[in-house]
Amino acid sequence: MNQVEVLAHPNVALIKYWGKRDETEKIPASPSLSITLGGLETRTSVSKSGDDTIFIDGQSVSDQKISQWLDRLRREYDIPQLMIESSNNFPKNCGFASSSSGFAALAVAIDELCGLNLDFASLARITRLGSASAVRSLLSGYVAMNPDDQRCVPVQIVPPDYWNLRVVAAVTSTEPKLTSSTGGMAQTVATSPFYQNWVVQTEDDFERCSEAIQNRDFNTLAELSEANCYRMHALMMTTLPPLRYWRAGTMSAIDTIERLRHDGVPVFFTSDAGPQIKAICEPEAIATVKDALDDTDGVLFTLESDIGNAPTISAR
Ligand code: 2P0
Repeated sequence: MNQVEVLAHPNVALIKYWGKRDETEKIPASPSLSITLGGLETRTSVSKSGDDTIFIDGQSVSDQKISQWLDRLRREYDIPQLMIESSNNFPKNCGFASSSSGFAALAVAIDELCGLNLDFASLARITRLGSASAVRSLLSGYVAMNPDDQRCVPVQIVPPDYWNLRVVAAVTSTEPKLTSSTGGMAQTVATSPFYQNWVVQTEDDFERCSEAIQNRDFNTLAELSEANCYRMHALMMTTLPPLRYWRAGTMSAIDTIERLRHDGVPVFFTSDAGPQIKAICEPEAIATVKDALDDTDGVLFTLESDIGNAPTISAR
């Protein structure tokens, strides 16, 4: 086989992971729960080559995270030098979780190209060694990752068509973030006085959120997801030096979503390690939510998504 191309989707966590219990194996300290974003895509093609060469969105890059990951995998698996070409239909490195779709696509492509024949747990492990949140992008729909459950092999809670929620992502900046997630969460574990509380509370949020999804209980899901998101950002701000990923446009987008919900529109928000806001809504509300966010000061543009699928091998 000469070349493999994989299409994968990023995911957004409704119950978030921030902090590892094992840095070497990249095991999160707490469980997390996400939705896979079908409208956002990463396409990655991998072929054997004389040297490792990485192109992202058409630019030749030296990506330490990918290079160090390949070095680590080569200690355990027979993986040749590779030409990697990856492109996203959304902005990268600014809190959009491009590493989740990126590492999920790469892991699936390398397994296929190199004939590793990994079982799902081993595929999840090599994906996790790239980026822990990427493990959740290996499955479609509503996905759980629990460090106490077979060391983070992801589990689908329900498939995409069980609950047809929609997502509007509001982009407020495409500047690369100043602090990476990996570095930022290690700082949090070392310095935030609230870290242990966060871990305990998140375990509870995770159980209640899984139940809300199974019951298609929008109001409970909205309440739990926003509370968990606020707690993660509060935790980040109590880190030394403080991590503050939100900007003025982020706050304006949150104001818009609060106002919509006050007016009876079924929508809530979440936000990761960056200034973007993702609004999650019932399908009938999508046009209202998109129009309101497009009209919000500080929102550069919006992207729409449904609940998406697992990675697919799209070319050989
Ligand atoms: C999450 N994030 O659960 C949380 C919410 C960002 C905020 O997992 O060190 O890129 O490679 O595991 O997975 C982002 O962290 O970091 C992340 P590593 P990753 O989606």
